[in-house]
Amino acid sequence: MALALVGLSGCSPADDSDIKRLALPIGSTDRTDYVWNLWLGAWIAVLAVFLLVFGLMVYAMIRYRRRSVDEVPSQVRYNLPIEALYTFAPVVIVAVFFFHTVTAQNSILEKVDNPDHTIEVVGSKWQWAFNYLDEPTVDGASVYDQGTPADLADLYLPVDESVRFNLMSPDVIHSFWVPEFYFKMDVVPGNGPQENSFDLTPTREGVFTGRCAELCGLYHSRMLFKVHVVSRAEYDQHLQDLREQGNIGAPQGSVKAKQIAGLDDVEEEEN
Ligand SMILES: [Cu+2]
Repeated sequence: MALALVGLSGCSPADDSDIKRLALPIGSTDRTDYVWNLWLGAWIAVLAVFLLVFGLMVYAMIRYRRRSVDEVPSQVRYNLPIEALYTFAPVVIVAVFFFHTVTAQNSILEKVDNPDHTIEVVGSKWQWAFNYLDEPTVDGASVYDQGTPADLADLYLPVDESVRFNLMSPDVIHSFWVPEFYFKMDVVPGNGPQENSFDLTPTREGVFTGRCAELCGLYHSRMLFKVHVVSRAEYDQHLQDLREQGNIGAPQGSVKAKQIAGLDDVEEEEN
């Protein structure tokens, strides 16, 4: 336990080294620390259990080894205290993991009172559309970004400002995933309680690749998008550019998403 603590306490999610981040990408939102602590704590617990179990095994092998040809070491069977320990210890381990997972999850999913921005994420076969709902144009309609599998969708977010994401799908279940956010959530079709939503505040400028994390059909693997976390000025400029390009409205699915070379030749059972 002490060894694991000393060995892992030098790790940080902001470190440049992949090993010191324990293979996670560099965290980029106000929610990533919760996942980081869960991840680090899990590694410490796993190492502690590993050292304890293997330590006891090696100790038993040496201490209770067969010392002579004639003498068989004492055999233990149906030992109630030991069998109770076998059952109890894993239950305790699972309970501790469960407790920390639920507390981290509650913090990650906590909603802010008044998010600075609201973005509707529409995942459809097989691309994304992002409707910037609270940035109305003159006639009250929002602007949007939309991609095709050949031309990935862009999602712009201003750094250090809170965003609410509302996840919608017109067809099948997709999953919105940005590895640098340490977060993914299912995009479930239909209106009502199954409509998922989450809040976060990006804390680091950069361009990240987003993915669909739910096998949703033939071109699932091409359901990628780019997340640009930029300054507020750049964000406003991007929305202005969308207005000028005529990207006005809130598309509920990517119409262009089916324009993939070769897709016309493929029979689609679902449609
Ligand atoms: Cu998908």
